[in-house]
Amino acid sequence: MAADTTKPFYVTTPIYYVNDKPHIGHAYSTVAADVLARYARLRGRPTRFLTGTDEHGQKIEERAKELGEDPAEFVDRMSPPFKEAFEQLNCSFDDYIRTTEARHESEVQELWQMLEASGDIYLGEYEGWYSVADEAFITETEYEELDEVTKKKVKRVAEPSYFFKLSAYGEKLLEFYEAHPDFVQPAGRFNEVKAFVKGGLRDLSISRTSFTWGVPVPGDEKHVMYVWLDALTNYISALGGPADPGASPLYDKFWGEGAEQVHIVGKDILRFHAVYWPAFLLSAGITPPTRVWAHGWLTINGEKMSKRLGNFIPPKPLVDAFGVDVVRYYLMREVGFGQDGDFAHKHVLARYNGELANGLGNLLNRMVTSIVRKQLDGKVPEPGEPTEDEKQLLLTAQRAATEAAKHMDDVQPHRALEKIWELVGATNRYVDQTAPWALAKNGETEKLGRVAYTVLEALRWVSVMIAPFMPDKAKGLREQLGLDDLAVTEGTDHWPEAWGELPVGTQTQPGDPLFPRLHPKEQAKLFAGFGLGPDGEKLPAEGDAPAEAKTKTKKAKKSKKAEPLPEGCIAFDQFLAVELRVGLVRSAEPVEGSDKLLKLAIDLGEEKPRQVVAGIRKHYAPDDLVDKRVVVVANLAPRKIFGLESQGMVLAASTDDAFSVLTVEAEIPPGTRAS
Ligand code: ME8
Repeated sequence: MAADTTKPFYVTTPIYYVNDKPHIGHAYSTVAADVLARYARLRGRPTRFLTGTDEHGQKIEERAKELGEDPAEFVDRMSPPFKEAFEQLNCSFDDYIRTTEARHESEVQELWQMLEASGDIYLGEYEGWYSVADEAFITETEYEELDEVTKKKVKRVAEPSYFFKLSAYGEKLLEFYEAHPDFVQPAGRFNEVKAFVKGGLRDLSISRTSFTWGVPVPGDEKHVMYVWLDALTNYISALGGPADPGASPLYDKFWGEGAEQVHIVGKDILRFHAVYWPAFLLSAGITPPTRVWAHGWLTINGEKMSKRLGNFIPPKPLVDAFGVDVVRYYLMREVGFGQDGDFAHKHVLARYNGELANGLGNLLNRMVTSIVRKQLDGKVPEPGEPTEDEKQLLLTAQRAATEAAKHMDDVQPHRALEKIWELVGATNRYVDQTAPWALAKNGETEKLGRVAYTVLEALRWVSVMIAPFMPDKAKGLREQLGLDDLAVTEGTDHWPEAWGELPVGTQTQPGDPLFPRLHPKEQAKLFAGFGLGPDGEKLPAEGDAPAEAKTKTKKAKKSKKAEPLPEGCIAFDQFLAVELRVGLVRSAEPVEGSDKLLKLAIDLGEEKPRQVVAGIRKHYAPDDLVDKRVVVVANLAPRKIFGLESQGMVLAASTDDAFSVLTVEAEIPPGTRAS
């Protein structure tokens, strides 16, 4: 279906703290926003994409001091690497805002005055806990729930402070949420936000006096603004707002009526975006954004990657080793948007080999480089009359385009890619079935032309649909098809709709493989560049002896012996090795011929539900299980049970007279890791 090419689209990323260097977590949010921006442009929509850096606050001031630098010089040095990283990732941002820019600071002060004019700001005293790492005020209850290490990092603060009357916005926010059921996505996260607001809101401290690195409060310059009020305003200050209506055409266009705004954020900062930000805007009489999309974590061995933990992976070496589009593809394909996902170099390579080299690359090679070049003079042949096979492929292409578009509209890029690759797979199978090389050998020219045209046209569709994800590869693919790069213009929807637009007679341009296959030696070299073994496995750290020798060494050096685990205990790593995930039971049916087994289809947030065979038929009628959220061991090797593959295990507990599968009470999204 053609998109509404007139509706302006504004997409933003969080603005990143510049206390350290960029890592692939930042890359993830920014690439996701870029994919949405490129998609909107491809659909002909007026589009604006903003990213940037968050440069004020105590965290930055402290870091600069630690390094003996002046904060202004420090942020000037730390912000450009973020911009460069996003450029290396081919992110097409239209604007890059820094909160230390004058154009931003003046708008933040303007917003402050608007809140003040609404009577929502008063002067008081803040006494309580403050987490500098999160730049967040912590309640006593939250403080009590922290672990001992984090507690030590949280500061006790007592200082004069301006407050925002957030407590007056509980009902208004709930009404706003009710009227905008898609405001926060995924839906499960929206429920958490609503529950938080229903639990009662306290007024929010919005200024600090114990340090100076921030935007001065208008009229009371002893105070600097709370960094989150400052930071959130970037989304409108970058448009020139909240100026008087008409003063900034950009602001009117992208924050005005009829425009759509999507804030892509990590789930860590959802509360700021879904509670504080709309409350500030409602107070100022400004319409809140259309959507806040909270994505999950990229983890390393199950742990959150963060500057603080120091386990972060910078994007550049990955881009250098795999190529920018492969990294973009991996980031968007590997992890269900909204879910957490573990990053591993070997997973990047697995996607590369399986889907890019063997899937799309192979399809292009065998058709353009081989059949069309050798048998058809390199030219796009006449399509001829389609038979049932071609009609089937056309239907697959149409389904892929329709469903991929729907998933893009729902901000589910991984699902869109899944659909596009269904077309790639179906086209590869069509080539296998129609065996064009045999048609050529047998002189079946007309049939050969029909097959070649169909595949080339399918590739053309793919070249359009992958453009938001892999812009360079899309261009390369089109070049080989003999087509120009897509000329993206406002008002023109390029999403594929009509079959057969590839002009007959086009001279294809076979070139180097789009995704060259990597030989084992090349793979080993690539992994070695990351200090990994030939299959991407982690190598023992320097000084580590092999496992057996290690035991002996340890025996020898009693003084250095590691604490043995108490009997019956496992190490934390061993626990982490078991992937427990929330699974939503989509369907359940008895296994024929067995009175014990049920066959379940369990949604783990992946492309397809998992088939799990469970011995629970005596305890549950199939219908009772449907829609239950259960806990699944997701990385158990598949096993055959009663001739059926079981792709996981459902946890259950039983006694002699009671039995229960373990269920999850809240609407936690399927696939979420339990720990
Ligand atoms: O919170 N996986 O900045 P920040 C996925 N300045 N995404 C990750 C990630 C990971 N491991 N680590 C970080 C701030 N991110 C504020 C934002 S906005 C008005 C102010 C991404 O540098 C994710 O989007 O700590 C997360 O929300 C953001 O980086 C936090 O970046």
